[in-house]
Amino acid sequence: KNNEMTNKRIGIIGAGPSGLAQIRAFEALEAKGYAMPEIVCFEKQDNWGGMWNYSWRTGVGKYGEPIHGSMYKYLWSNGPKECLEFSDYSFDEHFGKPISSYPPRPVLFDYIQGRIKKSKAREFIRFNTTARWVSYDEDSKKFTVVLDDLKINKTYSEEFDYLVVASGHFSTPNMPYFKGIENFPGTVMHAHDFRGADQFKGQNLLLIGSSYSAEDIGVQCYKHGAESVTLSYRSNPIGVEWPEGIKEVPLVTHFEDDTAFFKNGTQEKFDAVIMCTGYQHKFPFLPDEMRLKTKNNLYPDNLYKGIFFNELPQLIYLGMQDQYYTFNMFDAQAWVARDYMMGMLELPSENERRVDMDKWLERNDNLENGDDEVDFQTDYIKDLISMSDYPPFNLDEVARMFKEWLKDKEDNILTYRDKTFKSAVTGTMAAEHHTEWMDELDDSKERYLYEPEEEELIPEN
Ligand code: FAD
Ligand code: NA7
Repeated sequence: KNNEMTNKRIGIIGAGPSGLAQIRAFEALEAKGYAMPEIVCFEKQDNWGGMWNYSWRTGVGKYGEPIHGSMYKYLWSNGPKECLEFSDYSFDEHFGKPISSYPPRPVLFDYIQGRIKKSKAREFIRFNTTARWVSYDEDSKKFTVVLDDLKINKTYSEEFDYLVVASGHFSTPNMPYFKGIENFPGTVMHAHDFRGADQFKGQNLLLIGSSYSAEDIGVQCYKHGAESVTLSYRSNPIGVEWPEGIKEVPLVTHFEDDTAFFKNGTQEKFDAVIMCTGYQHKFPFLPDEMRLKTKNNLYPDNLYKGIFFNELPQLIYLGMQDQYYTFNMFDAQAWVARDYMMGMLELPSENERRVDMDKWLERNDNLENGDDEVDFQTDYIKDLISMSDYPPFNLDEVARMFKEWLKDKEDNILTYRDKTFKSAVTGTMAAEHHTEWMDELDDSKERYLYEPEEEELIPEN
């Protein structure tokens, strides 16, 4: 079917969950008997998985490229796995048995790889290859992508009819300056370079920021033996009930040596400062007129359906939103993007697209709390699913689980990961993990999937 597509070329930048979703989307159509266009995916790391492909490195990599990874040891899913489950590849199918709702990073990495390991996805990916620069020719209607083969230190370029940018947006730190920090004697780092709590045992830590990174790194350092954790917020505190040893204070005004001063007039000495101040959407390979310019939010402006760059819809962005939903949202986007690239979905005019985006943007501006945000992203995904044949799943149920998760965190930030949820894809109830999260210091897949004998379990106190 659709033979004129076979001479189209599709370039994908990044083989993280978003780029892999795009490859999977084409493979799903091929399985239905459609002819595939030519697909080439460029990945600067030596393996797929994006953020989930853990790197011990910080700064620059083996070939001098900025390290992409921001993930760290002992990272456990910060939302229920039932909220990110692929609707075409369930956890049951992958693990063959129920697992708990909050698996550690290596387990989720294993899951992401499961469905594509069974296909020929790897053949489409050129690893150790950085996209260096992109240009677009109005006459030929083609993109030229300049690439660096890092291993052999060679630059070359290729042409594409469509370009999918799936390079992620939690990699380039937003690093603010606070007066006097240059004289702080201890470690000063951004969350991007945090690789685990071990080095902070026994220390008094200051974390600046009040979102996911501050919350998770703070709790992890507490769990793994930091002396104290202080979170400093700019706009709003996270506001949960913290255990003794973690507290929230207003923003730092300045530092004097190892002492931080806060807006409420208090001061305190610290051993280390971790900036959990978020990331920049950074596309050093894109010229100004093709670059998505946005802060981290649920509806970046100028992307029709959150995907198509409005002035040039052949330029496709995946996963650029702030994320409640992750893997299943990237899938829903990739399926819609695929249908457009295959000529199976026509887009309305540029003006009509503008009107549609404005409608979403206005709603986004009026969201008041976490529940509203969950509903917003749920409706966004429903809209995408109505446009393509990504297997529908019970999104209202997933939204309900997200809201329960928000409440669980408020109730107890240390135990919310012990809760279990029911899959909206298979109806399977998650298993309870053999060890409570606060007692589980080993995040390996082997330990996680291990089924201990009764007497090996840590007794509840
Ligand atoms: P990424 O995973 O960032 O992948 C982008 C890929 O593009 C990378 O492989 C990168 O090397 C490649 N790339 C970038 N630039 C170039 C270039 N110029 N040339 C070639 N390749 C390039 N989500 C959850 O669902 N649950 C969690 O618990 C969770 N925890 C998180 C914790 C942290 C610390 C962070 C940072 C994120 C977390 N996330 C979590 C969100 C996470 O970003 C998504 O799950 C997912 O990884 C996003 O996929 P992506 O493919 O869009 O981007
Ligand atoms: P987020 O969610 O983008 O949050 C960034 C946080 O940093 C947020 O609390 C901001 O406060 C704060 N921030 C930003 N700039 C400053 C300055 N200058 N001073 C003080 N505080 C600042 O990023 P995260 O890293 O937490 O999460 C990103 C992903 O990583 C997420 O998907 C997780 O799953 C893991 P604000 O509220 O804007 O005042």
